[in-house]
Parts: sequence; structure tokens; C-alpha cells
Amino acid sequence: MTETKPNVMDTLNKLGWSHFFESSLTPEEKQNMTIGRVSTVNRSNCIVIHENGSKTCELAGNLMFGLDENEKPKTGDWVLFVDYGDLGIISKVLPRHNCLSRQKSGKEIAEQIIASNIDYAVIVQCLKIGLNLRRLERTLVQLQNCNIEPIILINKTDLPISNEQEELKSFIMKNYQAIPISANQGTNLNLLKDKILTGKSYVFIGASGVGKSSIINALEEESNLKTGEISQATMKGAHTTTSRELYILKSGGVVIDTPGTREFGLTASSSEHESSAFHGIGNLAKNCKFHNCTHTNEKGCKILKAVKTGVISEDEYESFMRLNREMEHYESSLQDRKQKGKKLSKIIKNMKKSGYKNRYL
Ligand SMILES: Nc1nc2c(ncn2[C@@H]2O[C@H](COP(=O)(O)OP(=O)(O)O)[C@@H](O)[C@H]2O)c(=O)[nH]1
Ligand SMILES: [Mg+2]
Ligand SMILES: [Zn+2]
Repeated sequence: MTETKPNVMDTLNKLGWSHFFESSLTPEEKQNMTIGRVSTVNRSNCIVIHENGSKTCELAGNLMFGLDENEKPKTGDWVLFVDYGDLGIISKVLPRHNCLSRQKSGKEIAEQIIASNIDYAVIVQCLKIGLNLRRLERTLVQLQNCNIEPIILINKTDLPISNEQEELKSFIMKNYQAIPISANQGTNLNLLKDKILTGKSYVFIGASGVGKSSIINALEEESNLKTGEISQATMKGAHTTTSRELYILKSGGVVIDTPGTREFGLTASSSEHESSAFHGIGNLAKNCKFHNCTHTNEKGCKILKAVKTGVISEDEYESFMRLNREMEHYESSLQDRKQKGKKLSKIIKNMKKSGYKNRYL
């Protein structure tokens, strides 16, 4: 009686439907409700993709007033709605498999959900727009915590870069398996296409202007997303993607385009200050008396000594310890702990060996 037509299942599977979501439904829900996935969230409604296309939906009153902000539909959520023709009324947001969130900027600790039910995050960077290793590391930590696989791209490889940037590019390619691409010229797009699988969901993240929409466009010439002209003066892209949007690619795969996510960290503090601090302290740490010094109360700790004598500030010390805690959390959640342990320090070490300038860290 509650048989779902095969072609409906086919569409839902392409959209990322799985057992996980299926098992959260009651027989009544299967019979009476339409299943859909949220593409865009607007101020007072959302656009939901379902078996017959897309529909503007509003939240049922009890959900509108009964749910917390983060429980309300977000891009990538699966919802049940009653179809009233022109309008759908959402009666349930299905449990999330996972979600990509970030901390809202500002002092208060508030989580903001960027997208939900994500398999991969495509981190787009380009050398022309402030590529920052620390930010990349933070993003990787965040993805690890959210159980999302990263794919790292370096876009705009058609543009000329300095020798120093060239070195940084090879470094990131080598240490992070980053793929160098050019959305404009189609260079290496096939390498990215190979990673995009039917029924899996990919959120594109990275600063505004790095070329996220252009890459999605290039994957799907027909999808016709708006891309913005970049201002040569500031190297900042115009904010053309105003909200997060979910699409099914013709070739298979669900992509979510996002506007620029500038600060993506686990903490809301500015990273510039931390970076220089981190670089200096990292050196000191190598000379601590104990190999596994935690720099909190050990005798012979060079870092504590430097704080005491004013060589480094309390602020710098705090930042360094915060990063360490983040990395520890990151590492302890990895399955192959041993192999990946101390990943960051190894990277930093390699960076130094190859003579890197402080500002990239
Ligand atoms: N030279 C060059 N420009 C690119 C490339 N990809 C994107 N752009 C340009 O960068 C600007 C910003 O692109 P857009 O896709 O809107 O960036 P988004 O903000 O990350 O979505 C646009 O002017 C694009 O034409 C590329 O591979 N090479
Ligand atoms: Mg865009
Ligand atoms: Zn120490």
C-alpha cells in the first residue's frame, strides 16, 4: 500500500536519499507526505526539490514556533511536506545525518549551520586571494569533526603567479592532495568530475571570488549559475551567491554552492595574530626539556619561560595553546591516530625546511 514508485525512488536516490532517512519515516508519513530536499532557505519560505521538480514550501505553524533556529530547515535537509499545489507545507524535518556548521562571528558562542547531510566538502582556494594554511587547517579540523571528507582545489591556475606562490602551490598539492584546476580553461576538471558520485552531496566552500560558482558551472555548463566579476583592485569577488543553493548535476552528484565563508574556524578570534605567534612558539617548543611537554606546568618548559620573561605575550601563549587543543581533538578523532598524529607539526617542519615565509602560516 505504501509502495513508492521506482522512478520516485530513483529521483530521491539521486538527491542523496538513503536508508538512514528512510528508516526515520512511519508508514503513515510514507503514505501521506511528499519527501523533498531543501535547496534554498529564504526569509519566510524555502525551495524544496522533490520527485516532480521543485516547490516553494512554508513551515507548518507548530514548527515555525516550536523549533529552535538550528532545527528549522537548512539547505540539504530532508523534509516531509503536504502538497497544496502552489505551495507545500512542511510538517517535519528529518533527522540529519551530519551537518557542516561554523561558529558565528562575535563573542557569543553560537553555531550556524551551513548545510546538512553532506558527504564531501570541496574546499576551493586560489593563490590570488589570500591563501592561508592556518585557515585551511582549521577548516580540515572542522570537517573532521563533522565527519565530512575534504576535497581541496586550487583554482585559477591559468593566472600567472610568483615563484613563491608556485612553491606554496606545490606544497599544498603534495601535503593535502590538492588538485590544481582552472574553471575558466577546464584544466583538470575531469579529476574533479571523477570524484563526484551520483547520490553523494558536495558542499563548495571557500572565500568569495575564488571561483566556486564558476567550477560548479564548468561541471554543469547548463546549470547557469551567476558568477561575479572580480575587482582587480581589491581581489575580492562580488558577492553574487547570496544564499546556499543545492543542485543535482546532470552527470550525477548533488552540489551545494555557498557564498564566501571567510572565517570558518573553531574559534571566532582573528587568525592573523595567532599565526605569527604560533610560528615563533613552535620553534621554542622543540627545545622544551620533555619531549611530550604540555607547556602548562613542566620544569624546563621553554614556552613558559618565554612567557615569564615577556619574550612572548600571554595572548600569544593562549592562541598557541588553543591551536594545540584543536589539533589534539582533531588527531584523537582520527582512526589512524599514529600515522596522522603530529600532522601539523610535521607540515610546519617541512614548511620551514623549504624556507617558507611566516605570512603563509
Ligand atoms: N582567471 C580565472 N578566473 C576565474 C577562474 N574561475 C573563476 N574565475 C573568475 O573569478 C571570479 C569569481 O568567480 P565566482 O565563481 O563568482 O567565485 P565564487 O564567489 O567563489 O563563487 C569571476 O570573475 C570568475 O570569472 C579561473 O579558473 N581562472
Ligand atoms: Mg559564487
Ligand atoms: Zn614546554
